[in-house]
Amino acid sequence: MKDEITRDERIDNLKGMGCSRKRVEDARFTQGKGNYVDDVKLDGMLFGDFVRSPYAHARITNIDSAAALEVPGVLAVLTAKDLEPLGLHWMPTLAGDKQMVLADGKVLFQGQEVAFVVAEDRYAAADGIEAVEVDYEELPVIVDPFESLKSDVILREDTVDENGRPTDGAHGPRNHPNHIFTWEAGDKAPTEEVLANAEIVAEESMYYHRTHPCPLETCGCVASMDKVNGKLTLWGTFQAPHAIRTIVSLISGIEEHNIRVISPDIGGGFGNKVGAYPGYVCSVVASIVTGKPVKWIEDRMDNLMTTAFARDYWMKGKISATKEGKITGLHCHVTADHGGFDACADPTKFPAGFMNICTGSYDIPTAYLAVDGVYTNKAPGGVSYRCSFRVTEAVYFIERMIEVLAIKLNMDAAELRRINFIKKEQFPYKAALGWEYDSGDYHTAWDKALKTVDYEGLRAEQAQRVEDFKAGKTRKLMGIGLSFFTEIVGAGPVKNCDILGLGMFDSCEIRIHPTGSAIARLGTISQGQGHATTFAQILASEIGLPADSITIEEGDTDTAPYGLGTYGSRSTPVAGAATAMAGRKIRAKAQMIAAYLLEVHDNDVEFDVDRFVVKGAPERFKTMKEVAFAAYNQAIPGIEPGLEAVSYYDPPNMTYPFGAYVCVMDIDVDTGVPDIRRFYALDDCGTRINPMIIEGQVHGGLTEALAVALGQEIAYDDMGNCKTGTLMDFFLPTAWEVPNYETDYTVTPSPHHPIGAKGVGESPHVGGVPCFSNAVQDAFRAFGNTHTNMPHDHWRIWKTANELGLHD
Ligand code: PCD
Repeated sequence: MKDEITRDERIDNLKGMGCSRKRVEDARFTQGKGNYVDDVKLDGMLFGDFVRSPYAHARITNIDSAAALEVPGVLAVLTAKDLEPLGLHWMPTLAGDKQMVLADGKVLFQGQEVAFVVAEDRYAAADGIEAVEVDYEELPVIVDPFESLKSDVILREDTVDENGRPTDGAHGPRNHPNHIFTWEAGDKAPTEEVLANAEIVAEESMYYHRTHPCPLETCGCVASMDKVNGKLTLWGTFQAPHAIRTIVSLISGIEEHNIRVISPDIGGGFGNKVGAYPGYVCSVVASIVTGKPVKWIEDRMDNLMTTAFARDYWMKGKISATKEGKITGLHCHVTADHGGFDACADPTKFPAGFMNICTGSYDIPTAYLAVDGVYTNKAPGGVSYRCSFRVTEAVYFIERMIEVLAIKLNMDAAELRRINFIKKEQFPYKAALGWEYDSGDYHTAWDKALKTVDYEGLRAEQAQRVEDFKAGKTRKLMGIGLSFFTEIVGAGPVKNCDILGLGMFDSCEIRIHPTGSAIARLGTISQGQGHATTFAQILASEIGLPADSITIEEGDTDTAPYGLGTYGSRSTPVAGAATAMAGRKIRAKAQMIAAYLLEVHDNDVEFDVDRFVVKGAPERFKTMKEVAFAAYNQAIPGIEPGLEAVSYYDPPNMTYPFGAYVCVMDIDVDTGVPDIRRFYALDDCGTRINPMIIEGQVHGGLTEALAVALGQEIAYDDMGNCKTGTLMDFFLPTAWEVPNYETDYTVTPSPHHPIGAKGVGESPHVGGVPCFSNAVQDAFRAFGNTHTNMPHDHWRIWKTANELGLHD
């Protein structure tokens, strides 16, 4: 048979790997036809909302719900006392701690959930909340983790014995009632020795401030208990729907097959929607109690003040080097403020996430890291806001330490990086703090970046600017921000990564329909990343059916295979790998069918784009579409009918995407206003599935990096009042602040991933934050600045200029 189209055209028709295929999900989003949790509207649905504590630390002496129950439309008011008989007044956190669902005798942070009012609609619930009378007895407030570790005030009475001594925590012994854990990596004594004998040592303390993922859509759920069938359905903004199903089963006692968790469309997650929140538990209980569906949706203040903060790391570093700039050792100590409960979302064995990637992209022979977790009177959380578990903290730390060391050495920071990068031939590279980096080519990426921006030219311009400034010719300084990052994504190998005992594999199940189209279901869940587009592309290339003929479905635990969900840029490294592997199983069976149809031996056919071809006789072939039909209508000896496959993929290692970023900024020293003139971002995420989606991911991640570096902050006053609980105070950048981003790439495939792909969604944030921050700091380098803390809002930048005497 003669082919009417060329091989290249056949490849194009698939819209497979490497194609900037338009996002299939956007048809509904751009027409307002998305289906978010608040769009779920059920007959007789009730609305639940929280009475929240105005105090950051107080004892509750009484809760009087009588007046609230008189409010028209209010049906019930739940307190810890109501939940206690069910054992649901506390719940386990992902970090091995436990957390009050509703205040049990005291509150530990402002905004804490005290009572749950269930009403016929949101307005009645709001009136009911106003009418609940709670008597508080104020207690001393601790917002500073260093104070906390010295204080006599015991925040968590449930974590001390009868003599007030701390009991052991989930991660070992605790040395103070307000201490949560100490976690160490690397070699302490050898590192200290290297530092003591080093030619050059640079030291710096830095605070990576508390912030918040703040997705456009807040968290929420609808719980619906069908008492007739004993089935609970829970719709919600869950980044890990299967894990939520297991947790709900474990804490409620409802058998897991009777629970169906559905993540509908999600309006951004960014880590905010990984954990389990009191609102979920209360909605489920309220639905069981009332026999009606119950909806709970956070408002913006609830979201910012109570769920899922990120960062809040006080980091102290020492880095040593030879006079020539070869780094010899790194020491890092972190005091981690976890708020009132340790509700960090990290793999169980990593209470400080992957902070031990803090040696960054550099070949550092000796290193040591210790992290102390501390309770304070702040909201719980500790999620990985657009970074794999604490990687943004790690990369910020090392990228600042490099700059500080460059100052100490009086050396160019780009050159210092270059001479310390892990070399291409050193991969797979075993880092001093334990990780094995899969692949990288840092020098090539760095050289490409510096060349593209004309780095030398920029430095010359900057030197001239300093001259002009000193001569009174300009009031604007110029900063060149550099960063080189290595991310660690794709948690993870089940051998060391689990959440609550659930191994962090992921899955894909494929069914090919007789007419040659398909559905694939995955254990992950898109929150805007475009999985329905990209996973179909992986499959198109693997099985030779057009991406347009493949439906991707995620987020319904009744239909999707078990998986650990989407966060930590794990979907591509783990579920993406499962997709390729399941596709290969399909292909293997299809090959046998094709061979049968072509009347040759299995080994005599080979796969080519969209068909199986007889080796040496390219005119004899069966297309995948034909094979699919045959799978359903031919009785093939020794082969079952149908064409389906499932893969549960346990990755052998993480993937290590990397990138080189440069930011050029002008800073007005009299107003403190930065003007980002140029932002260049080179990303290497291995094999690229959809370049357009990657570019979108980079734009989004950089914009969140800009936010965090230049203003976004969850701040508290001494009384524990959250000062940034609305979008008036919490900085979300708009088109006004966002510069034009130049994106670029190199391709260094992951050697262990079936298609060589690494994650990319978080990378731009991880690399972006230090890049923006370094640009601000670099502008003041010539005037004696070594380090100032983020966020670099106008006021703080102005203050830096002022402290350096630039306003005199
Ligand atoms: N890709 C491609 N290629 C490659 C890679 C990748 O294409 N090589 C693509 C994929 O497919 C998808 C994306 O891209 O679509 C992404 O991916 P990844 O990296 O894998 O990731 P995922 O897992 O999917 O996702 C996750 C991420 C995260 S993590 C975050 S934060 C964020 C990011 O994602 N989020 C979000 N991005 C985004 N976007 C949107 N739109 N939204 C959202 O929400 Mo975390 O941990 O949670 O914190």
